[in-house]
Amino acid sequence: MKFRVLIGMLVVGLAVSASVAMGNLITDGSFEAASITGAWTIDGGTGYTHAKDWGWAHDGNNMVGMWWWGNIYQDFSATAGSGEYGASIATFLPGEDYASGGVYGFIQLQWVNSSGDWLENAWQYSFSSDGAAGSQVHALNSWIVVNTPDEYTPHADAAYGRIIVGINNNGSGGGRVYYDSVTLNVIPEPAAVALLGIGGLMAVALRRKTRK
Ligand SMILES: [Ca+2]
Repeated sequence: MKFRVLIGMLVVGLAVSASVAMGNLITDGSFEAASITGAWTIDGGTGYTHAKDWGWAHDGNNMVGMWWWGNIYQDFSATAGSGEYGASIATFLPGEDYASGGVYGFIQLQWVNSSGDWLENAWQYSFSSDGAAGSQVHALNSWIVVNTPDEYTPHADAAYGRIIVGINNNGSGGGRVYYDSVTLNVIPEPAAVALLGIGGLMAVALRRKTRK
């Protein structure tokens, strides 16, 4: 009897854990590694810094900063048409040199096909001190965590996903943006959750059968 209760709890536990978001799919999303180039790809740009021990990282000791234009990105595995993805990124505009006058930070969640071709931006967000290029206005000298407003299912032709944080400008202005605490979570398909539940029930049935 006690054993059955235990199995029952296990099944419930499995179902619950499967219906909530899995752990962060981003490697070194907090930029704490000695070098960011192990996990992240630096894509062009004229200025970027791996800021270590500056005393104001969002988590841990390190973060990344960039100026003028450029971005870093990281790919993550995804299955076409399956699962729902959500992201969270900490952003910072430094008071002594903040993005303004046409310069803005941007974040994108993209789907890419097996040829490496961009398919679509599932989500994009931009921010600056003055609303440049339609960006959201962020306060200075304070970490502002940006969350996806929704969850996104991979494009029908997607082979993988890509998360990008960067800086852009419209040809004038200046300033910097910083990023830290990049997280990306996936909520499995309801079908996958149901399968896990069925698997658990089958395990219980099998166990009962073998005990008879
Ligand atoms: Ca950090």
